[in-house]
Amino acid sequence: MLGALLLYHQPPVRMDSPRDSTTKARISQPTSQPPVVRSPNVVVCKGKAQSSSLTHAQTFAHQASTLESQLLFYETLDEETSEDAIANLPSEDAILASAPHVPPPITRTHPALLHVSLTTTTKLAQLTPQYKYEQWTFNNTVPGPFIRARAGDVLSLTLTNRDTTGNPHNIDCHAFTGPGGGASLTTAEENESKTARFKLLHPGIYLYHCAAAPVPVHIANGMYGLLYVQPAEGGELPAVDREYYVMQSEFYHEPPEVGDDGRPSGTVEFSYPAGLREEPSVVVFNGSDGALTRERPLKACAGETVRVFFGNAGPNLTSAFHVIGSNFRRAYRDGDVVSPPARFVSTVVVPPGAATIVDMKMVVPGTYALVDHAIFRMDKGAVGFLNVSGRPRPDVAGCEGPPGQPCVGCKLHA
Ligand SMILES: [Cu+2]
Repeated sequence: MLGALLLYHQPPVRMDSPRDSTTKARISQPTSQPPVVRSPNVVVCKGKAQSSSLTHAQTFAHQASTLESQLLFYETLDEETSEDAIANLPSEDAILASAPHVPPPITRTHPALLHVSLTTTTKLAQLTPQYKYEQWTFNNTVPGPFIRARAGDVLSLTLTNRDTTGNPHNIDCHAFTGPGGGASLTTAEENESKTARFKLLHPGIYLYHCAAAPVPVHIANGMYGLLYVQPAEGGELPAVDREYYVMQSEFYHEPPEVGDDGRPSGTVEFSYPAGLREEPSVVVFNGSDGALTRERPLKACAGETVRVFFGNAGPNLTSAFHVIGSNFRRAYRDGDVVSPPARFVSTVVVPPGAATIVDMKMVVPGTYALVDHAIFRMDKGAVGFLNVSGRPRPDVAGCEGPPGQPCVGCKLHA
């Protein structure tokens, strides 16, 4: 790619350096604004295509050589740790990111006492172009913030309940070890804060969600997010040019009420019967129909490597995650970042409660559609776009004469 082409409104992000736009908030300020990585505004295509710091062969050899030391390290993590040792850990505040963004990689090589603040709220969100819906949130976003930690860290989680409807809330995190995944230790009533501590005994990408009763309702209304526990002892994943956070989930609602004037309401209510039947009204990426299309398409430049942390909050459907026209050069199946990744996979299965990590190299510019390949769900909202800018590559994908327009205006090829 020649020259720096200013094509989109988002700055380049080299994932081994912190973003300029990150902010922090201390745990001692549970009512302050949540710490987030804000949406960048400009994308600049670099003069030279970026690639991972290791070739595939090098990556494989690297993983093989470090696997033993990683496993030895993880085997020791569940040994009893004294209060003094925990108190003496370096303390830091986690940088949280709102979807589709991801906090910068952790570069320290030692464990830390990592403070995370989550606050529960409710908000009336534009779920679909037609309907608004009251979502239950962590930090006022659906999905909740992306949290990044390192294996061996002790995560100090403060949950503050600002839900004015009186519902208790908590955190069940699949990275936490112990009964309930932390739910009983973190249950907070209205206007209450609870702080609990969890040692992260293993790396991986994990769902967290509310598990207050009735659990299906809290998940169905939007209370979930991802925690990435980075590998330690040299097992870090290869660097990529861009990282994104995508969460699939379903919403179940009743038909709109009809007013005295005969007009249907623009706001719909949760439907427990539809949830029981496992018949969602809406299936979306990042909390609403259009969150990754009209509002915030993902962006990259041709030649760049893109990593997607993909979670499926469900609560019912298994996803067949696929990016139309691309390929997962590395697929960390089931969120396993210790084993060597699968290679050149087209579609990954992600059940409810699970997450995965996939890496792509964007070779040909254009619009790529993220879908659940259970493809009728496209018409329930499960579509996202990854816009890739750059020089055309007819040697990879080309035709004689102008390309056709098979389906102008369709959801997949808009
Ligand atoms: Cu809840």
